[in-house]
Amino acid sequence: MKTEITKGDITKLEVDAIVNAANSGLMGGGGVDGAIHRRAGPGLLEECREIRRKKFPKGLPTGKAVITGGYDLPVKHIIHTVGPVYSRREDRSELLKSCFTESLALAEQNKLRSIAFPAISCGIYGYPKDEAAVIAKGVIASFEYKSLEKVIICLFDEGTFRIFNEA
Ligand code: AR6
Repeated sequence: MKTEITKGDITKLEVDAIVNAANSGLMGGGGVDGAIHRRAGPGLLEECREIRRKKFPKGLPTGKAVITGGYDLPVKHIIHTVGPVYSRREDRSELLKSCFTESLALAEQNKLRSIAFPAISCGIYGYPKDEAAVIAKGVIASFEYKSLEKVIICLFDEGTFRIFNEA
């Protein structure tokens, strides 16, 4: 398995799956979630509504992940995971780890060969980027891969890109 750290817009990547830093409502939002829903089109929202109705009427719990189609994006699938909101009082690193593990496991279950992650929780949810980078890299390095051949970490801005490279 090959790991790559790239800079840019995750919605432009041609991989089997991109991961969305969603919220438990799964109805879209700001940041990368907003960009993904805008570019994927209304079919994505429709499928998310179905997932909520059938499997998660109370919302997708933090640290969990679900998979949908890619719709108008150049990917087969979108994996939606809910990162933790950062807290200085409580260690939520296990939840952030779980986002990466659950997403990789879903990709494996679907026999995907490539996946790209954004910096989950590093925007609106306020997780320190250096801590998140160590967590992301740790999970990606120790996961047991079968079908996945390439894992990309896609960072939107120069600052985050630098921090993830240095971690
Ligand atoms: N491609 C790659 N990365 C991006 C893109 C993009 N197009 N756009 C933003 N980022 P955030 P969170 C980066 O806030 O902290 C939403 O409203 C961004 O610079 O998107 O997990 C959801 O609905 C940052 O480094 O996600 C939730 O309510 C990283 O993606 C909440 O935000 C994550 O920032 C989730 O917050």
